[in-house]
Amino acid sequence: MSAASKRALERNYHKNEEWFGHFRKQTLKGDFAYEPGVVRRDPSKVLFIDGLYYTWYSKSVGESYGFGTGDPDAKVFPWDKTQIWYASSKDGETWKELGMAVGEGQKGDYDDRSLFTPEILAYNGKYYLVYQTIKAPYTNRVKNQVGMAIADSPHGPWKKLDKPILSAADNGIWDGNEDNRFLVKKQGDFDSHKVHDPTLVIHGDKFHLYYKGERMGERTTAGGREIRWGVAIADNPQGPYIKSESNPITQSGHELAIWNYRDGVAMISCKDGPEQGTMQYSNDGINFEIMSYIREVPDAIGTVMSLDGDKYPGAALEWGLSHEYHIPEGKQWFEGYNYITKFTFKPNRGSKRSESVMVQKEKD
Ligand code: AAL
Repeated sequence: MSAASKRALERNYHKNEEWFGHFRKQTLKGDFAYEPGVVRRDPSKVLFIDGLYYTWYSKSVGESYGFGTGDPDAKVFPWDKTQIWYASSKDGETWKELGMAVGEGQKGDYDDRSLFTPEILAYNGKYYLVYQTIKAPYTNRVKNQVGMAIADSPHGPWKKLDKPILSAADNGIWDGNEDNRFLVKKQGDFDSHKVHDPTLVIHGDKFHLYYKGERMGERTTAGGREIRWGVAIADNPQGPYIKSESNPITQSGHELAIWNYRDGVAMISCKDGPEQGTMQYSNDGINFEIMSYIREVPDAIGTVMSLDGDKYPGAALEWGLSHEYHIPEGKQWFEGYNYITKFTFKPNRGSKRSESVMVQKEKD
């Protein structure tokens, strides 16, 4: 038997047929149609409240110039100088922007430069927004944190917590004073530089705050960026969140969508690392197993929490929001503008048939 055939038997590939599927993308109407000069990106999961769909996202205006302009005020990236805005829709296709939900803090606050990449949790009559924060100046070596704001209604008013709920591990050492994130004396933990893309999931009686870690002196791995995720766990939605000793809990995933599936937690990752493009499942929300490989996972996807996500593994992804880049001709990626798009996900057809074919082959 060939190595591949042995591996297929050992890993029992066909057992997870229902986890395989494919994405399609489409543009949106109303305020989510591409608008020149405006960035709308990183949409949260979609909540269905009183007959309307709602999402929260990062919004900014104007050009981005990258690092090294010499002007500390110049917008660095599309997600620099952003605030959290929100929008609603009757049908998920035509969206109406409703205004700003949470804006940057006062000068000197931990979030005085940018707030971005939000996620939302509705729990016990309250809404919890979590998002990344940057304190000025925005340099290569700046350490991002995670903030939280709480409201009684999706329309706010939002009250920010005084302090970040999650910070980067403080155990790496920069080499010299040059603003170069690759020069280190010691790398530190997988999240020694940044904590990003927070997502809140309730698991049992605990609150799991999943996040992407970036490491000081980041290296490449499997031909891509060294990016892994961690989880921090709390007894109450507002924390304190304690990082799990099992971190990192993934080996990949620039952006992850994470959702409750039956008694456990499911996730799908896009970009970076050897397990990019996989759907994974965990009973305890910490130890994830690869269930399937998915082609072309859209960027920054958010699921729709109002669907019956327990019907089958990809049900929570039946549709949701994501973003695309519009890059003006002759410009670099960071000079582009993002706009929010919709995706749909469908299980692959014929999965039952291929399962029976494999079982038959093994018997032969
Ligand atoms: C995204 C996310 C975070 C990063 C940047 C904006 O893909 O991982 O949000 O900070 O890129």
